Amino acid sequence: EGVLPQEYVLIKMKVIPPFPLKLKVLEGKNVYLAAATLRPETMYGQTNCWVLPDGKYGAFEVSDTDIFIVTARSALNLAYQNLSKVPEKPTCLAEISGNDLIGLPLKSPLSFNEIIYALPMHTILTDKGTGIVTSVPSDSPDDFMALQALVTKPALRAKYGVKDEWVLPFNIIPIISIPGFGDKSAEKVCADLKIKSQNDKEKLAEAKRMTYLKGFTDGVMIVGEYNGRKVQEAKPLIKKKLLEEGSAVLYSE
Ligand code: A2H
Repeated sequence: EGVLPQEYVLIKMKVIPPFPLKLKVLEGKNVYLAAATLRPETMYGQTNCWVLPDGKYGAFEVSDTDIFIVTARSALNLAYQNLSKVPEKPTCLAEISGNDLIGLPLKSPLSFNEIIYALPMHTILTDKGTGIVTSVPSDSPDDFMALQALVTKPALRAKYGVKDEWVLPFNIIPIISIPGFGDKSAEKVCADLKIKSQNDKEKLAEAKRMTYLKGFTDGVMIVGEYNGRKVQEAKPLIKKKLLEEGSAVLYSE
């Protein structure tokens, strides 16, 4: 926990109807899984969304028409940031467990994949962001290792009721080129550091540190509207566009 507040971009990942039983009460509304990210410029490369299987989430009213599925802790923060139908008071229309969200089809802004699915990640922290994370395995070591585990372990998919077609069609999409790291920097750094699993916390922290800084200072976009521009130039422009078109909001904690 830092002393200064951290500002995240919340990516509005729209739940595609028809809704499953647990979400039926929300039918007719715009329902989003709201994922907290520090890397809005990577949204082209989304392959899936992460939820904590044992996590407790709620469907909170952001306005008359819009619902965010997030943790209660973040909903309270949102309510104090003008992101609640009732100011300073989160209103929850349904309590939902992470398990209920697994397999939900989503449409997420900028993603080259038209539809992506909510999948289990057991390392999600409930005291950070919204408890919903979008997955960009090309550039995030955590996402790469978690997706790799699901891709290579049928038993892990079976444990969480994850269907093959929610995981296996989604190849890693190169979106940013970093000198010395190539265009799948997460895969390379996980291999270089010989990271074996998503539980390898120390090495993953090192992998994140290495790619995060290098990606920002030296990375170049190789897709999208700012193809060829440096990440540090493209990032604020992509962030601004997402906010202006209403497919993302700012969130601090
Ligand atoms: B980032 P910081 Cl491509 N639990 O977004 C675990 N991780 C969480 C989380 C939670 N509750 N909420 C957000 N995050 C992730 C993209 C990304 C991210 C890329 C590369 C690096 C990266 C796609 N996933 O983060 O502790 C989110 O993943 C590296 C730090 O507040 C969010 O940004 O610094 C980041 O961690 C926020 O972590």
